[in-house]
Amino acid sequence: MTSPQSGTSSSAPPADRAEPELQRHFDDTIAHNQRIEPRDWMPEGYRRTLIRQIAQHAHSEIIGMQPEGEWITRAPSLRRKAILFAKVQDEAGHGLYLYSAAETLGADRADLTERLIEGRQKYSSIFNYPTPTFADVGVIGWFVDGAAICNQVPLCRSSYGPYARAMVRVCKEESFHQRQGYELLLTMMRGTDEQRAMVQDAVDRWWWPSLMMFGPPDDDSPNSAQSMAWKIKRHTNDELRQRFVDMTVPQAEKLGVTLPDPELRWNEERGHHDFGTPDWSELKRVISGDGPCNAQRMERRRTAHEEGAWVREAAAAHAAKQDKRREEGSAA
Ligand code: BYC
Repeated sequence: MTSPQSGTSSSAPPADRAEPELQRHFDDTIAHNQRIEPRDWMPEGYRRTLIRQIAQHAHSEIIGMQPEGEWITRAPSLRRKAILFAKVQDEAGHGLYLYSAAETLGADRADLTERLIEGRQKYSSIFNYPTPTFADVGVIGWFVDGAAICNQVPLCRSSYGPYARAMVRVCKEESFHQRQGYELLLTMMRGTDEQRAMVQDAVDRWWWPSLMMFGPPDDDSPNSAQSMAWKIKRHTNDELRQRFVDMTVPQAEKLGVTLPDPELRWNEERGHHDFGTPDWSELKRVISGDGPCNAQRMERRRTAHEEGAWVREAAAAHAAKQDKRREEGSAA
């Protein structure tokens, strides 16, 4: 993986230079695949777009702890419980890196959380589906983390330095998440008929929502063109969706499950799999708050926020006390 250097070179113009020159410097940095860093000048739209995408991504990681988190107390063995615990904890960590990346753009984390719980900022549609069986834990790892890898590996080359660097670590952990899911499913497929049926049922329920994670089709994706020009996004939604399908089909064959799409077949000419059209009206519905679990996810997030107020207050009081001691120490 290439590791471009910061766009802030010694040739960066001082902040008081005229905007066209700053814009030219920004454009050159993007054109040369170098990175924009927090101290660099950037167009307001670039900053806004990044805050929007990074905040949505952070919220998704935090809300994304819920569907699998429900299984921690019910995991069928100590080994499965420990693995699931570690995975869900990683997701909390991903949320934290991402909120920190948003803060480097001037966003306030408390404000982003307010926006989420007031329904003014989005999180990924995928986390609004239920997890009725333990096979869902495996299928989330395989599909949802697999889709996350397809989407996020290119984001390691995103033009904004702190976001790109956060993605490197996130992607390493997502690989472990995907493997734990696939390994769990392999184990279940070697089990009883009932377990195999449970895996197939989870595959049937998660396949189409997983394809929707990549966002609307390119001709209905208002943000893609500008985000691609700024190299925030490196591939379109449809390109990444295709990559995911091509990666997943052989894995499904090896596992012995059927992907629920009668139109799915290899297209020799294109060198890719053809596949059916997701129900885009369902994606719109889920994004607008009307998915199977939206209300439950938001309610739980709101309650956790309220119940955590004393922790935030205690941390702030502790930090204030430390600052005061330091000040007194340096004055003595
Ligand atoms: N769900 O113009 P478009 C994880 C919104 S966490 C909800 O294509 P863009 C994991 C979109 O925001 C996975 N909303 O937008 C965690 C936009 O609305 P606004 C999260 C969606 O930004 C725990 C509008 O629809 N991953 O992997 O160019 C456990 C039009 O869309 C969705 C990320 O966040 C959706 N599926 O492209 C396991 C990755 N799709 O803001 C796993 C980073 C679209 O204009 N994000 N919308 O009102 C991205 O790569 C891009 O933001 C997207 C959308 C591809 C998602």
